[in-house]
Amino acid sequence: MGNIERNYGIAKETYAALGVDTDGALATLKHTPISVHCWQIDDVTGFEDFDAALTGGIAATGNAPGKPKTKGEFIEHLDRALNLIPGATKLSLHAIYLDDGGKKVARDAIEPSHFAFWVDYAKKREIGLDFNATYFSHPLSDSGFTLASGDAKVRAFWLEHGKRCRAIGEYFGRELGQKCVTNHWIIDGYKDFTVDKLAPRERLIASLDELFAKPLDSRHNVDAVESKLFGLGSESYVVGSHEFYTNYVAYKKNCIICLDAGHFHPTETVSAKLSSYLAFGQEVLLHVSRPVRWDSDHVVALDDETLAIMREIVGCGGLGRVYIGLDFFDASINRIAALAIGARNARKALLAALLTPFGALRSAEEGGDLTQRLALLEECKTMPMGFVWDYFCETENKPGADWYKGII
Ligand code: RNT
Ligand code: ZN
Repeated sequence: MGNIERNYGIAKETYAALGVDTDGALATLKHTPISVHCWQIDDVTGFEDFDAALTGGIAATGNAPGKPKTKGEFIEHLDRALNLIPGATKLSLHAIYLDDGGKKVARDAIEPSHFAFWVDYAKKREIGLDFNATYFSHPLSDSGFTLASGDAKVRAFWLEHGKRCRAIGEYFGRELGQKCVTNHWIIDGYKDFTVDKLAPRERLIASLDELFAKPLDSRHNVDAVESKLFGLGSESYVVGSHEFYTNYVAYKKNCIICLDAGHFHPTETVSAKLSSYLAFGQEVLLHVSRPVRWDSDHVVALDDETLAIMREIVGCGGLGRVYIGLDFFDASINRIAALAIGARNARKALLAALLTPFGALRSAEEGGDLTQRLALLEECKTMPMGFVWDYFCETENKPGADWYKGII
């Protein structure tokens, strides 16, 4: 027996003493998809133009060498990252990662055929696909407004883009037999004191109503709307705020909320919010990220909030109703490694959640023994999760703790 198996045996016994079934946890871990975003690989540049500037109030800071300069290079880097990520994986694409066959295709003219190569890629890798409309890095978003713009022509352009993205999402889902989550995040907002906060929100409601008017097969596609507190250049007012979209999804029921861990006030957490959506039977898309002082999109760490998010999902019975997606982009370190680190950490946090002795914790809480609840929660922190993780990587045929040696 190798070290990894022996260690797993020890961990299994240790967890069993707390009533935790490690084999069961690993089976769930393996089959719970994490949607790995493609845009960490190239600082959100995409395939429309390899020299394109990232606009829309988001920024990939850093100057690490090795950013891909061609589609081929991009895919090679992506492959290398995915080879390091154990467990069921989906790839989250943005509309700018299209195959335009060498001829410019306008955003309001994209079609499933421009993304057929991704379907082939996903089939080959046996992964699912998610999708994101790209309402930024474009001359028609330079005003700072898209779906909520006061200019009917601008609104119409982005509406057409969004509708086509939904059709592409549905195509992904149908082709792959796995539901695609199509996310819509818009940049709309003002830098400074805003007098009329209402009219843009009314326009956004009308736009979203039209965007989602056509029902799609819910087995293939679900749409999400992503709220945000502020962006660079929209510090004072964001049309699609948390309250706005929370009300939109509750009233209209034609899409679900996307909660990005970086899109709230610094002491406000997604982990604290999740149960409120689940209590109303809603589904939620997550953008797991790491905001350092602001919406900085640092690589996801195995930190308290990521652990807390996963524990909420598992503890609330939310697996299957919460779609776990990643969203970060750090250009200051090796981009392939960055994607692997963040994705592995998200999955490690999910493992920690699955190894939580909820039975014992619940009976302590329900029985009013809050001392035992705290004692147990703290003891959990030094349980041998690493042994279970190493075993998982091995059974998944993915590298263990020394994965980074081949990368840097
Ligand atoms: C921006 C949002 C959005 C983007 C991606 C690239 O603040 O988080 O999700 O990061 O669409
Ligand atoms: Zn996001």
